[in-house]
This record gives sequence, structure tokens and C-alpha cells, in this order.
Amino acid sequence: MIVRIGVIGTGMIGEEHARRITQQLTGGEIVAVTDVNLDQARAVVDRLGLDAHVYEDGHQLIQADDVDAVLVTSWGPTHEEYVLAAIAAGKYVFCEKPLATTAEGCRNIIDAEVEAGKRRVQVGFMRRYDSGYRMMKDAIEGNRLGEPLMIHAAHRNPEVPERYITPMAIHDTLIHELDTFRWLLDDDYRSAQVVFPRKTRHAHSQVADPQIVMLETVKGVRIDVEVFVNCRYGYDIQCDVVGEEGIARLPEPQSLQFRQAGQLSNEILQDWKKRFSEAFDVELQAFIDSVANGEIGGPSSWDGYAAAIAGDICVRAQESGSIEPIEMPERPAFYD
Ligand code: NAI
Ligand code: ISE
Repeated sequence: MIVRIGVIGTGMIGEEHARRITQQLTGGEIVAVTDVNLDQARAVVDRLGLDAHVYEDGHQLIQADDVDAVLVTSWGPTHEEYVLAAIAAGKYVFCEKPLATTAEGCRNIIDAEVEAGKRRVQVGFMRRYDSGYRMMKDAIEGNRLGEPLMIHAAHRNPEVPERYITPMAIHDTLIHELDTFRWLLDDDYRSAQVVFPRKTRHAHSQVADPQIVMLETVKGVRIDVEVFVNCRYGYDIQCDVVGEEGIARLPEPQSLQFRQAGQLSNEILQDWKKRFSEAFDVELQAFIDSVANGEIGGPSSWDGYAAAIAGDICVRAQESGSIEPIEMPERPAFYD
């Protein structure tokens, strides 16, 4: 079966995902696209040589009989509306992060999915498909580290645009760690605190940068994450899990080593697209395969909701400077 896919939002990642599905992955075909900027949608159809209908509106695309599954890659505030419409239409949906921009919006999606009685949604937390993080999860589950006690992590971008403001360090950036650590540890968060070191002179006026986010999990694991989005030198994701019997470190991405001009060096990647390129491939192939099998897996609406709740509390902690409690509602058995 070829899964017929419609893309809502043909910006940077929408085009990337459409290109992957068309040129690299198997079992899926882009048959429909839309964007509020219709010229942009048409340009993507041309650039990728797609045989796809350009819809004027995301809702028309969702309703189309020849669309089996939808990719929601539009701006965050539009995700909730489209995911709800896809669930109501009985369509499978891959939604880029965030699932919704508020925890309440995520809850609306959960209620609709549970009511519909079938999992329809996969959330775009691609790190779960990264081979390095997968090895770490296997090591933890295989008890190779003993009980995990601490995580030391860093999420560094070389720079961010002027529109990037302090809470985005949580909602746009840390959101990946918030999901990844719940998944790695099979745990939930109990509290969050955010502290601000001296600000880098490279940061714009509207963003406090860097930040250190400290989390405690229900099982008592302590996590510190440095979020530094104007670090200048590259895109750098670090993660050490410290257990009772040893430490697992996230592997560095493969890169050439140079012996040159009296220096031994490795290149450092400059953006997330290359760093998680294979993870995006595996993530989307998993989505296509699961739609073909009629059984959606991977990060669920519940995971999107859990990350949103923790994210909201981290933003509160940015503002208060205090340790803020995180309370997760009980997970419906539907998501077990
Ligand atoms: P972008 O701005 O390049 O593209 C978004 C597109 O959505 C634009 O072309 C815009 O015109 C369109 N759009 C906005 N509202 C719409 C609506 N109501 N209906 C249809 N189209 C609409 O943004 P980008 O970077 O591609 O991000 C899109 C989403 O992907 C965001 O939610 C972002 O957080 C997420 N993202 C995820 C990443 C990851 O690592 N998993 C990396 C980058 C982005
Ligand atoms: C971006 O929006 C992403 O989602 C990337 O994966 C992340 O690493 C980056 O920091 C965000 O700005």
C-alpha cells in the first residue's frame, strides 16, 4: 500500500519532510499540499517535482478522499486546529512539535483522540529515533548503568534570530530534552528551576542566554540542561547519563578528523537539520509504515501533553527563580 500524504505548511521543515518522503523513504507519496502562502506551496511542488494538488486551505486538504495521512508542519499556534480536524476526519496525523502551544490545547487533542477510540497522532519528537539516544535507552533498560542518578546535558545553537525571546528557550528548544528524558528514564518530572548565568554579549536584548534548567524526576533523578542558543561555535547536543555503575555519553555525530597546520581537529555541525537527519528519516518512515499497518506508535499525544505541561512550569520557573512543582495528571490507560 502507498500511503497518500497531505502536507499542511510547506515552510522549512514541511519542505524537508516532503523531500524525504519523495526522494529517500519508501511507501509514501505526497499527493496534497497547502500553505497560507500559496505561492510557497506551489514553489515546493515545483522544486520537488511533486504530482500533488495544492489546496487553498488545510481543512480542505484534510477532508480530501485521496489523503490517508496528514503532516502538520505549519506554525505552532495552528497545530491544535489541524490535528483536531484530522482526528475528526479519521485521518492519521504526524504533527511537528509542539503538539499545541498550550497544555490545554494538548489536552483537547487527547480528549478527542480518546473519544475517537483509536491512536491517530504521532508527535515530531525525532530524538527518540536518533541512534545515539536509542543506544542510551538500551543501556539503561539493559541495566548496564545500574539505576540512573543524574543527567548532565546541553542544547547549544550557534545563534538565534531577533524574534527568539526568553520563553522560547523552553518551548522551542528545551522541549526536545523535556520529551527525550521522560522517554529515556521512563519517568516524569516533579520540579523545575531555572537559573541564569552571566549573559553572553552575543544575545539579543529580548533573550536571556544562556540558561540552566534543573529538573527533578519522580524517581529522584536530577537533571541539569544548559540551553545556550548563541554559543557561536556550532550546533551541539550533549548528554551524559550517570548511573550507579557507570556513565553513558551520547555519541558525537560522525565527522572527519583533520591533522592539519599543527592541529588535530574535528568539524562541528552548524544546525539541527544535519545533526538529526537520520533521525528524521527513521521517524517519518516509522510514521508511513504505521499508517500502512493501521497502528500508530512513537511519541503520542500524551507525550506532547507531558512536554507541554513541563514546559509551562519551566517558563514559570524562569520568571520566579524558584523551584516550581510539576504535577502530571493521571495517564489514561489508552496511552499505555
Ligand atoms: P516555517 O516558518 O519555515 O514554515 C511554516 C509554514 O507554515 C510557513 O510556510 C507558513 O506560511 C505556514 N503556515 C502558517 N500558518 C499556516 C496555516 N494556518 N495553514 C497552513 N500553513 C500555514 O517554520 P518551520 O521552521 O518549518 O517550523 C514549522 C514547525 O516545525 C514549527 O512548529 C516548529 O517548531 C517545528 N520544527 C521542528 C523541528 C524539529 O527539530 N523537530 C525543527 C524546526 C521546526
Ligand atoms: C528548533 O526549532 C528545533 O526544533 C531544533 O531541533 C532545536 O534543536 C532548535 O534549538 C530549535 O530552535
